Amino acid sequence: MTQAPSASTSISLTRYLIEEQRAGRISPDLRLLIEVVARACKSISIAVGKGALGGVLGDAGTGNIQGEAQKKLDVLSNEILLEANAWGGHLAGLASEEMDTSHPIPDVYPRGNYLLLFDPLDGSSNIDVNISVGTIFSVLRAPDGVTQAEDKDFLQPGTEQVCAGYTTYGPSTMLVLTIGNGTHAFTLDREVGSFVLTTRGMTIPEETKEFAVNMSNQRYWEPPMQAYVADLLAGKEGPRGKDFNMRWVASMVADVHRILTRGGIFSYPLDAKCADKGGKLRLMYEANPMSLLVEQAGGAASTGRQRMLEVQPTGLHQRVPVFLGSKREVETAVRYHTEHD
Ligand code: AHM
Ligand code: MG
Repeated sequence: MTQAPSASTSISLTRYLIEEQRAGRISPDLRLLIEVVARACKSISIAVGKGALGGVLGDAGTGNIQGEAQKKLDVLSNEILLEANAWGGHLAGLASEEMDTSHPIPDVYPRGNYLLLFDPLDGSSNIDVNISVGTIFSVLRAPDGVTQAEDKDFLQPGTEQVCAGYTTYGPSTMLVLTIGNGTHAFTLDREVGSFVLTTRGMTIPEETKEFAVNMSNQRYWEPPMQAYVADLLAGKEGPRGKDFNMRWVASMVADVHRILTRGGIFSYPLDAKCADKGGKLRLMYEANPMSLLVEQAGGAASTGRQRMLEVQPTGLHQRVPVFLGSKREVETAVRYHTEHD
């Protein structure tokens, strides 16, 4: 049985970050940035947790840059993250999945060297049905000499991320974080109000028998994806020689959290409905941070044809096909694509 961390032995997020700073792995400004994001996520967790009692369920009556209807909690979460991060002096700019262009730091505040990107509330179609949602974030360095970043300054490949993480608002609220030194999970102690380190060094098993995909898109997929999933479904009698199980929460944060915990492959491939956009999921706000977390846990992440973290972004809201999770399974999915091309 796993032992709950006792008050005397538990390591808070603050202590973890201070120890990483002392070890020279993060700067004081990056430590502050992560603390501020974590604090904002606690506020979002409280708003999400109130549900119908908070009066925040339902549509906001507005649309975002992606042409998607915004939920009240999408708008609120975006505001919480913007406000929390504007004044700290650690950023040269912010960008959000919910905003057309990057967000300047108000003139009244000092600037720093980092760029913060986030999807304030991922999986928001699940809010109104009380299923897990989450916040995803990514941190880059501002180019030399840039103190007020423009959109082009954010267009760096995922390998340049200095930190990535997500918070999942589920039965418990968890923060999963990497600063490039493994992927670690913290659980929110709601009584104390602080995140406590509960898994140091998450490790994704290399092999899996579990896949996550929206099967209702099957007829729209490209031929290599059709062939790959057909072989998964063929089970023991098919070329893969084993039965696979399927899970799909439709909240990327929850699906990736399961994969970081017990393995699996997550995919949102190219399909005929999203081909003109390049995919469904966003490179800068979703695919890159999740790919860094997965690689740091020993997994792999790809577009099906290229390592995700090496994609050179061309736009803030660029979309990509996504395959990530257990290393051998991602390699297999990629092989179907490369052999077909
Ligand atoms: P969102 O950022 O607007 O919530 O969209 C992203 C979400 C992911 O969390 C999830 O994997 C996917 O969209 C679900 O898509 P589908 O509705 O096709 O199941
Ligand atoms: Mg999203």
